[in-house]
Amino acid sequence: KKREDGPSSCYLLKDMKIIPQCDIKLGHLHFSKTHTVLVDVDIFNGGAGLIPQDGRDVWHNDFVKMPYSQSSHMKTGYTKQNNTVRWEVIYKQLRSLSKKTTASVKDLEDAIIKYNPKYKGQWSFDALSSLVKANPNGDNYSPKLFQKIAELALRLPELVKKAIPLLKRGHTAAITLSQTQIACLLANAFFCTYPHRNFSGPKAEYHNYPSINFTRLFGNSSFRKKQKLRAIMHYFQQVTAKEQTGLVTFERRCLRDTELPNWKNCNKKMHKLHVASHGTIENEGKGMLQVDFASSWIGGGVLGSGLVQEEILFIINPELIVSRLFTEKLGDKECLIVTGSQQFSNYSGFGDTFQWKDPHEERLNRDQWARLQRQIVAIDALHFKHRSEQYNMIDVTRELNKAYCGFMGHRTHEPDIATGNWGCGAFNGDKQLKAVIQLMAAAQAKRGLAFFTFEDESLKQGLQQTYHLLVTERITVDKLYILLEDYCATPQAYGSEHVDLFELIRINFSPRSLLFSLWSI
Ligand code: AR6
Repeated sequence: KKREDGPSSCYLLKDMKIIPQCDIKLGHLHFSKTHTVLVDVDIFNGGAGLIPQDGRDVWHNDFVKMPYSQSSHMKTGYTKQNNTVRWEVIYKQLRSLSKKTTASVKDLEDAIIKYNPKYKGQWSFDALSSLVKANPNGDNYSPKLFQKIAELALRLPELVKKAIPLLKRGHTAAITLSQTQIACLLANAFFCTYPHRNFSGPKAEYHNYPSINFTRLFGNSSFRKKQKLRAIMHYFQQVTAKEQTGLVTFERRCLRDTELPNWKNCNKKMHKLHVASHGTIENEGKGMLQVDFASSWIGGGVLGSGLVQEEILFIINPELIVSRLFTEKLGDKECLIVTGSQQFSNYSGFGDTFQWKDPHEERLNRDQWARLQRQIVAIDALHFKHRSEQYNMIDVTRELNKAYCGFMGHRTHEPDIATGNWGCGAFNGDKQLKAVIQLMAAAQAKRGLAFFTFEDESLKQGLQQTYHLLVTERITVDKLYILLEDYCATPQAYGSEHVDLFELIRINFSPRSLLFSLWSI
């Protein structure tokens, strides 16, 4: 059953565990001290739909500071009425924009600058202008779109009444909200209404949070920006045309030291592995826990010019972008798990060749909490400026813990994991080392891996052979960890690549070398 091609004991894709088969019983939707639900759970559980949970605005460091808060005032640059509540200005601007028969990029810019006066002359909107010019009546932009996004943004006080807690460092906590609430929060990000979120630098209040206002997406026109904006505009076209009907959960998971495995003492054997050189995590990995090759600042350069795996994922599933509003920078033993986000776009290419392709037709079912059966886990690998920096056990252990944090399940029936060259593109990791680290973490978490090598045929073959050896020789995680210690200790010849890990595994664990070592004892 398992053998696919050649001498590997790898599994077929169809043998991997995916969500519909796992049939996790969730029970009623409920909130708790660590799970904030922004819709009324009684109404939802009674089958009467998604109604915003009542609540009140909280202007506090533990919560998202909302644009409509009465505590948010116009400050610098708004000379006439220094104490004007900022939402009054936002409301006036967006309301008059939404009433216009035609709204140009200049109108949008003027509105945004009215409540962000400090940035007059600094923020550029040329990328947005060039998209609109190229696409006056096209697929991604219709003449009434800005008005509709403005209308949606204005519904914020009615749609999100309960304060949104920040998912802070060191705390496991979750937020569940409706897709309509997310659309409204993102419409506000589009109109750059979030207070205190435009400054960066170490003294800024949100210096440890990713940016959320869309400012950077609108300027510095480039082919990349244009493609990103096409996807974003397409998202807003869809959500303003028809209300989405589901919920999405964002969970920050933070492991305590006592929950981390002692890797030297871990006698688990390899779990299932499927390796493919073709296919992507998001397509072929449907139904599995899909790994986001993340930045510790969730979403990475999605609102700037970054356009690799994480940014693409966020651009085709724009609901993920809202995580930037409330997720503090991830620490070493933390990850973010998102359940239920919707894919709106299809794409082709990668990086500079990325192109928005067409609308994605979502065919996934929903779980008992009305969440689409898509689960994404964001884990950030270490960024190595020089490849040689990664061969030390402190970093290897950090990566093992990070992968384990993302991979571990809470229940017995969890889906397998779809991953690939995590940390090995923009972050410069060694593909073989990272593959072995992920195999070890998955073994410890007792979950299978579907590994997509992204057209790297030789990695596919090497990984299949390595896995075959590890399985047939019953090699456990602790044995691999000890081997990695040797591997890291092996000096690297000046200017050359580090020792080939798959080769080292072959030399150490193949039956002939075991016999040899027994004989030499
Ligand atoms: N499916 C499978 N494999 C893929 C896919 C896909 N959809 N896309 C890319 N790959 P990279 P990193 C492979 O560079 O090194 C972002 O800015 C492909 O071989 O995105 O962890 C984040 O925000 C690619 O080279 O991940 C972080 O700041 C490799 O995966 C940073 O990049 C790595 O993809 C993370 O960089």
